[in-house]
Amino acid sequence: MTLTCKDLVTIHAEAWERATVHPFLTGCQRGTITAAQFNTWLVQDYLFVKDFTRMVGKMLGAAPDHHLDVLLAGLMALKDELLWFQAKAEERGLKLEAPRQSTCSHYCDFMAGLVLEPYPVQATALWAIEAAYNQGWQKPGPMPAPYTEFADRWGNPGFTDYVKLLATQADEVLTQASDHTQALASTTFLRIANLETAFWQMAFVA
Ligand code: HMH
Repeated sequence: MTLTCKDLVTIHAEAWERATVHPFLTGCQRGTITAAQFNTWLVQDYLFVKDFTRMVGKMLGAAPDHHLDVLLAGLMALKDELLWFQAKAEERGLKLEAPRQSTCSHYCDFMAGLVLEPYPVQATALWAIEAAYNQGWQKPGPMPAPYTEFADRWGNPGFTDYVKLLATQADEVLTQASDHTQALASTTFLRIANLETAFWQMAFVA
């Protein structure tokens, strides 16, 4: 069996569609999202990105030598992203020391557990997590202010190239992995798609 990132999007097409096309994103595009809903997402996503950064940090310990450069570039971008979140929260008068909502907690626990999985599963997960935002923020088309910079952060061409590099790295190790590891990568992808959908939904249940 050979499996690639592209195959995963095909196999789990419906779950991926739900993860990347959501009323939260169309609400930003149409201006119908409320400030409270947007701020809920913003604070929870900051809490998510802190733990996502830890996940990528742990991947350095498992990655082959020639994957380090892309992972380190990713970590540099995450350093900038965490500071950017802090600036956005400050502009909006938001406290970032909020408790995690349960969906955010589940996602963070899931990411912390990935260190126990084979590296091809971790590489697939990293690509899927970044691809979800890259596609999700691009799909609605141009975003009006004040959401333009949010859409640009994950939808810009440089980020799209980074996501392609992550797919190349994941594909390389995934196609060489055992059937068992490939099956694990597939369930991991589906889990991420479902967590992404639930994460958008959080803004509406707070
Ligand atoms: C929930 N998924 C979530 N937040 C993010 N910032 C990303 C993916 C992409 O980094």
